[in-house]
Amino acid sequence: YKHPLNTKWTLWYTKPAVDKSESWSDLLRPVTSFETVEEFWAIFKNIPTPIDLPLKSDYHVFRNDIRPEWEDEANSKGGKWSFQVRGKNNNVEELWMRSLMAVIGETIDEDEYQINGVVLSVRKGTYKFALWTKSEDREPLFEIGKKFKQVLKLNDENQLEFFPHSSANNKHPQPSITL
Ligand code: M7G
Repeated sequence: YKHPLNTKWTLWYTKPAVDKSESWSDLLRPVTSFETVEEFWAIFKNIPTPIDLPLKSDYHVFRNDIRPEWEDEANSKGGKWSFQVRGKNNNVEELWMRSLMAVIGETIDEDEYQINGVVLSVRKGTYKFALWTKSEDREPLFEIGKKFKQVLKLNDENQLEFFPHSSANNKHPQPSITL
């Protein structure tokens, strides 16, 4: 017997560009899908953990057939709750596992599927965690943000910021909500 998840999930990977000719769509690939707790563990035991990933790579775990892109219909009216972990003495692996389990276990989402996916981005001097939501409605967002903060065990000094995808192409996107 396997323990089914509420929906299917797909793991995607963005590999770092080696030169500027490679576009976003050349770099983003689906890796594998899973629908049970057991399949989830089998996959995540065997792939590189965040600290072994190269700079400028991303992991994305998205529901059903939603692509981890602003352009996907499910994402286009939404945005992301974002949190950055800077420096070296961090517990990125634990935070990533906690985020994943909260998302696939649906402990952050209340009734509807507001959460489309979760992303980990490895950047210079920082790891970025983002929870992608399907809407910008403030009420469900506050609830999701509060729970995400608990999952990440953040205190009042650690800010969670919401960025609508509609501003993703701005040079200096500003968060529409901070928690
Ligand atoms: P990022 O990873 O969101 O930001 O996007 P960061 O590297 O500053 O942390 C980096 C670049 O990847 C963007 O400037 C886009 O060129 C491309 N990119 C990222 N995302 C999530 C998308 C997307 O959803 N759609 C498209 N078309 N490009 C994207």
